This record gives sequence, structure tokens and C-alpha cells, in this order.
Amino acid sequence: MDEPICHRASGGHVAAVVSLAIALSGCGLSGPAHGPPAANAAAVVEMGFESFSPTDVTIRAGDTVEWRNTSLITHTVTDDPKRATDPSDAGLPPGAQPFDSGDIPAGQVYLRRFTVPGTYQYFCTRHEAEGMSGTVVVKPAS
Ligand SMILES: [Cu+2]
Repeated sequence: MDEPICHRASGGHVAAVVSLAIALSGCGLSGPAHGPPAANAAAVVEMGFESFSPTDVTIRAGDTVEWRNTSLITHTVTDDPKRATDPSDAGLPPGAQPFDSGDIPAGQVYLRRFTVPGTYQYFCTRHEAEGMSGTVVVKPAS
């Protein structure tokens, strides 16, 4: 499957190699991941080369987390044991439904609201083997 295309015009008079370099460097620097976070985001997690940062966030039930793909490659935010090579990479509190963002291309964001308290261990389906995982701890609503 092809990586999503990032459209960015480059100067026509620039040498092809330079122009390609400019296009690539500019590619990941556009899109909502590079703008301000959503007003309702209680926590923000950046997706790097093969990591979530911060790895662990703590919110309250009803809060929304925003994942921001500021890297140049596609990631996912997935918490579903059926999608994991190692099911222990996915953890859900009792009563919570598995979820999967699907592909999040460079520069894009993913928002998810958590209503069931507990600990969510999630991972990236593309980089599970590289240890790309994180945790959302949802405290009861105050
Ligand atoms: Cu990834």
C-alpha cells in the first residue's frame, strides 16, 4: 500500500534533486498536526519516528486526547488485541471497546474521547515490532 501523498508545490526552476529535498522536508511540516491543538484536547501526544511522546498521559473520563503526527511517516493509534502481533501490546479496561484510528498520514491528527475509566495500552500497527506503544490512564470524572 502506498504512503499517502503530501502535496506541496516546489519551485519549477530549482534543480530536481534540490526540489525533491525541499518537497520532502516541507511535506511533514504542513497539516493540522503543525497547528494549534484542538480546544477540547485534554492531552496531546506527538507521534515521532517510531514513538509516542509522551508515552503515558493521564486524563479524566470524558476527556479527549489528540495525537499529532509530526513525523514524516504514517502511524496508527490502535488498541485492539486482534490487531496486535503480541496481544499484550493492547490493553483495555473492562467494558471499554477496542479502537483503531486507521492510518494517520504525516501532518494529520487523531482525536479520541475516553469515557470508561481505566488503563489503555495502545500501539501503532505499523511499528508495533519497533516498540511504538503508549498508555492512556483515564481517571474517573471528578
Ligand atoms: Cu508508527
